[in-house]
Amino acid sequence: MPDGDTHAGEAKPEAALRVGAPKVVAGGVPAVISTARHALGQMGVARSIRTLAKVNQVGGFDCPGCAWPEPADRAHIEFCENGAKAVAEEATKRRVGREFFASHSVAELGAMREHDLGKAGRITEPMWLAPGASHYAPISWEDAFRSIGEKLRALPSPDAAAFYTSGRTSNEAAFCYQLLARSFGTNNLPDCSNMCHESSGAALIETIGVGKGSVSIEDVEHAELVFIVGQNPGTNHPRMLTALENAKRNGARIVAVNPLREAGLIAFKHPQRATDLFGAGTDLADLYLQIRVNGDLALFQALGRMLVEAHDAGAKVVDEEFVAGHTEGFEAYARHMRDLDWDAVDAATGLARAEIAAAYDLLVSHEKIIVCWAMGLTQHKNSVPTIREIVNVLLARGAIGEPGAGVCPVRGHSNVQGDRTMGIYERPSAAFLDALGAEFSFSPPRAPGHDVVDTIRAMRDREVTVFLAMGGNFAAATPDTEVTEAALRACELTVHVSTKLNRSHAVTGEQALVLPCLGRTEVDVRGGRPQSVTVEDSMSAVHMSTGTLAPASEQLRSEVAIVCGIARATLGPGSPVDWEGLAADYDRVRDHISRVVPGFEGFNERARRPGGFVLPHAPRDRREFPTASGRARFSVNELAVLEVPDGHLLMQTVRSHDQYNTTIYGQDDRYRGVRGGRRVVFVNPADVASLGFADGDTVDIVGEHGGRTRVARGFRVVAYPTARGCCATYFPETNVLVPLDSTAESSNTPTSKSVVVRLERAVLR
Ligand SMILES: Nc1nc2c(c(=O)[nH]1)N[C@H]1C(S)=C(S)[C@@H](COP(=O)(O)OP(=O)(O)OC[C@H]3O[C@@H](n4cnc5c(=O)[nH]c(N)nc54)[C@H](O)[C@@H]3O)O[C@H]1N2
Ligand SMILES: Nc1nc2c(c(=O)[nH]1)N[C@H]1C(S)=C(S)[C@@H](COP(=O)(O)OP(=O)(O)OC[C@H]3O[C@@H](n4cnc5c(=O)[nH]c(N)nc54)[C@H](O)[C@@H]3O)O[C@H]1N2
Ligand SMILES: [Mo]
Repeated sequence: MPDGDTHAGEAKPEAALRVGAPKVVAGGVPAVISTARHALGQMGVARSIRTLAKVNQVGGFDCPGCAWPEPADRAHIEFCENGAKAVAEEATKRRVGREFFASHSVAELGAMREHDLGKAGRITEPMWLAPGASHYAPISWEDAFRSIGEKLRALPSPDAAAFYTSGRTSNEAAFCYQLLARSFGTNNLPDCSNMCHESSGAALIETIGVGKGSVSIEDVEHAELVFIVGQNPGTNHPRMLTALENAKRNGARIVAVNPLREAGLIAFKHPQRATDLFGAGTDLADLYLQIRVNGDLALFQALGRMLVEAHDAGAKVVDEEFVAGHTEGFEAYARHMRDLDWDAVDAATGLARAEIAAAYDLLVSHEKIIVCWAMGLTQHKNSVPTIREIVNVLLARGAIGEPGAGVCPVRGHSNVQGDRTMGIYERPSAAFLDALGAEFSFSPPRAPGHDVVDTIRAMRDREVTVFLAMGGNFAAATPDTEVTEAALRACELTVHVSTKLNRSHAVTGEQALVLPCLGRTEVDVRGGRPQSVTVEDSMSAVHMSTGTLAPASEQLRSEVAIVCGIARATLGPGSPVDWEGLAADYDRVRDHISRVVPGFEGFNERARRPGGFVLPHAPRDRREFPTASGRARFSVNELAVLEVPDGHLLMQTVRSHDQYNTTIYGQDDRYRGVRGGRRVVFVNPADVASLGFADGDTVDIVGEHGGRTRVARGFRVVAYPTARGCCATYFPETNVLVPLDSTAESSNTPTSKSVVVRLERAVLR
């Protein structure tokens, strides 16, 4: 295996790779065709129709795709092309049984592409990799639980275990899982959020007192001005395009801020509306700012500077009543803005002053303003200050806690927000621990635990030696692939509760367990009755999800049942928690939640109402800001322009249209014109030329950080409309280049969207 490469066999240019022109409209007929191809390929005709009819319907299951909410008046078809792919991936008829494991060694699994591991099918029974064994072998559930319990109890300290969560886990499973970790004695609860919207939570808690978004879908549809910053909804939140289309019909203007020209931000043809399919579609962005990667802090400071200047000159652009009545720190902010260095703004944003002025004109000519954002903002060193800066501008305009206005961090995984609400957090509040301890009569640990990055360090340093994962693909999703994989291999035991195979099952500790669970689409019978779970979407709405399909195998257990099984085997009969009772009836789990987590009073009754209920949010509901002072806070943030040495590019890592994080549905990225391969690097045509390359060349991508050189080999250069000085590649292929020690200030999120790299002509072997 060459240095820096982790996936052997992928280093050569891909023979089937074809590159055409990027698209300028999302949805339309190609989306219909793609939906059908993915659904039918995995589920067949009858199962496709039966299954997709239940997605996001009252009495059906929540789409396992993204966290975008359902509108109050649901359409008969309330799923998108990529939701259908997510459902098909889970509801596939393909199976990975014991024969598959007998004929594929762990080393062979490790050499397979992520795409092929996933496409092999659903895992059907618990599997164990014994110390020194080359293959996984079947194991009974009770033996699996016992061996986990024995390993955990033998640890020198509870803090030598880590309990990872990915964001598809239901509220009920998440609540039980954090209770297991804390009953065992640790707050080591890293989760995918640490790599995702952690920066949003950190910035919002500091500034408005609540770490969640403040708008509803109706707000988006009735906003006058919507900024979409660092987000690609056409691929990652396709149903958001329907809300944006409605907003446009109501007269809204849209500003897109993105280094790439993304089809889904330019125009949309609703794939489930015949009049749209054959018409021109709806234009979305009125203003498209093709900003340099990591230029957003500078952009929002420039807007702030212009607001303050106009305010100083007597223009009515600042909402003085709101600022005086509900906020603090405006004067210090205004002073800082008056000193803004415009040269730094030019260098950081790469935008023309006229473009910034156009955004400013829209900002001051509308009152109902929403800013939406996702990973383009959260995965940089200065992510938290950048989001605080957005809050500054909204506060100055009085655009929060009013209909049609506010902050809208658009979450990723379908229940990532709910998992955090349920206590999946390495730094829980004292109030949460007090309530948890009182409910279950025990003393939860108080010391903060490890997040994702610190868990990797702790495994590397042999301080954490048992790693459990409730879903996800830790080996592939995390930064610095070589370091992370070595850290996982240094463990004594790795355990994955999963629906499908992935890279993490091949990168194991001395012993490993793969525990197959029910997915959201499947019927979950416990205690003789079908059970439902709940999820919380990106806009704090909580509702039920009930599976309808027969389970992929009779041996599957629900995530709740698996957690309770591990807990019984680990904590023994002395545990004050009735684990068996919880696993037999999720209403009991919800009753506990209703007494521990604020906002969940009457949980069982309210969750059963059609559409569920919305959690309280003081800034949104009452324009109250639960910060220490009771006021929303303006902040002062330093503008430091990221230095990119000559001959280098600032690389961001994005999702293609055919993937769900590390699950690769297919090899195409239709909107960006790429087919049949993923090892591409998108570079501005002028940069391609000035660096001495041509479109179609094969290069290695080289990163240097902290005295280490990291290389990802064999990428095709694609001359592409991205901002100057930047490039883009797909994750997880380039996670090998993301340094473990490069993280966001105060949120510790890996800086997957700003990696300094250079391109080297590949030496083809
Ligand atoms: N189909 C599908 N749906 C998904 C997912 C998936 O993989 N597939 N993943 C889910 C998850 S977990 C998440 S978190 C979300 C992710 O949703 P997104 O955040 O939309 O996902 P990314 O592909 O990371 O896209 C980041 C966008 O930000 C832009 N960008 C990058 N750097 C910068 C910058 O410095 N400034 C600005 N202004 N823009 C920048 C990129 O060009 C890109 O358009 O989607 C969720 N939904
Ligand atoms: N370079 C780079 N790295 C990134 C990002 C980036 O933009 N760039 N994005 C980051 C982000 S935003 C995120 S959220 C993380 C994602 O990190 P993870 O959440 O860890 O990764 P996923 O790929 O979403 O996990 C997929 C696996 O989950 C399992 N699974 C699917 N459904 C279920 C279920 O119902 N139950 C259980 N138990 N398991 C299930 C399957 O085995 C599947 O293989 O990656 C992060 N990594
Ligand atoms: Mo995410």
